[in-house]
Amino acid sequence: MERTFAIIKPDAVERKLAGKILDRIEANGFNIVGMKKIKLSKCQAEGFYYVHKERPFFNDLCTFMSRSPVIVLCLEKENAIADWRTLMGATNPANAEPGTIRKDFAVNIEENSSHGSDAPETAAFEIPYFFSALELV
Ligand code: FUP
Repeated sequence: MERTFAIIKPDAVERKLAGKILDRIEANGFNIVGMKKIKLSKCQAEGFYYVHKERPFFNDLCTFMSRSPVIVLCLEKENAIADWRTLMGATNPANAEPGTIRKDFAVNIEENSSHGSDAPETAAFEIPYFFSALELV
């Protein structure tokens, strides 16, 4: 079994799409081992996305991620990291496969409804950024 970290981003929570996204997560065989709704501060968003701090979109991205609540998740299944990224689709919804979360729900490349760890090392940073061991069940 593998664990990955996911976010239902502000654009999706604002449009009340969280239930639809959670349904897809469970229908695709993921166990939700951690889940909470939180409002990120700008500083907390910057810490989460620090690998992108030199990128031109960094400030706008962190402003977006802190504008309203998100739902953070720890998901578990075999091959969870790759399978969750497949279910999300490409970063830019214009390039995402039909039937993916980003194709069906995202607004644009920035407001793209969901996040997923891209590698085991990333998941190992991202999961404990939001969850203590006691919160993963
Ligand atoms: P992903 O792993 O698919 O979330 O994509 P990246 O790690 O490359 O980018 C992280 C987030 O930065 C994306 F989800 C959205 C945002 N982003 C932009 O706003 N503009 C860009 O050109 C690229 C990414």
